[in-house]
Amino acid sequence: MKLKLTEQELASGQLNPELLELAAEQVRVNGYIVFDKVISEEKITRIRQAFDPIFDSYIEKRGYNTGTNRAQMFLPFMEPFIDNDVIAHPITMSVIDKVLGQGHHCSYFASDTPMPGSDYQAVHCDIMPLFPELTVPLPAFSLVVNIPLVDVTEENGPLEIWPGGTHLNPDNANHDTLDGSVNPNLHIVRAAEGMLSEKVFMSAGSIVIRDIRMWHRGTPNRSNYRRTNLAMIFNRYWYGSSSQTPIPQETYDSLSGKGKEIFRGARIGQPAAMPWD
Ligand SMILES: O=C(O)CCC(=O)C(=O)O
Repeated sequence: MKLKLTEQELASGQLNPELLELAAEQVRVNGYIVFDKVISEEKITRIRQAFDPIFDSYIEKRGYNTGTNRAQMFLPFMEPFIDNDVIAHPITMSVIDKVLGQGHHCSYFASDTPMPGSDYQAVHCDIMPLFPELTVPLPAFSLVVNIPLVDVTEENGPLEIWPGGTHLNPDNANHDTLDGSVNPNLHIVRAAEGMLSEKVFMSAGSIVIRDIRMWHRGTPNRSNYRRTNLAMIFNRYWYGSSSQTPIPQETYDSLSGKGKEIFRGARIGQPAAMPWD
């Protein structure tokens, strides 16, 4: 479901209790929610202008790593990427608080970029089973936040998702491969062919909150410009390794209260790293 927030909701950074419950319910049951165009065009443009040359250098040094003409790249923990609207927007935080409970933390600060000429990825979920022997589903414990830096259309390689319950399969059915071969408990790629999917069309600066287990794939970018999504992972307080993100002490000190809380496990006091470091 895609929600268009009112000026008042955007200005206050608060959803009324029913809307908040609806958003949390969509994440729990349907696997995701999109808030359209939350971050201002001016901020997103600044972020994109800073992102593009770093990404170009990264590709030059390291090459593509998630398929033809597409790459995952960690973000340096510095402005303009660490704007509070990106890392800890109050509306994003209110939904995550509700789904994961207080004390969750961010363990991943990165991006996904299909360039022109990219291809389909295999359908996948982004996490291995927590308990490989478990034949029952688990409640949400890990969520991905995506923020597109451009308007996402049919042409430029939208994220394609399989909502409606693929995140609620038995835990041992999570992930398309186990030990390098097809997961014997569920053939995700084959099953997805006969199941309903959606392409996530949205404006630059939208905020997607999705269960990390929900099946998805990148699709071909047939435009002439990159389609970047910023990507962060939030975990329940007891789950997941601490973020490996290095954060200079003064940068950490400058974060909002919530920003400090969610990055409390990062490598605080270390110089910011460029993605090729
Ligand atoms: O943003 C995208 O195109 C999806 C990327 C993705 O799911 C991945 O690389 O694992």
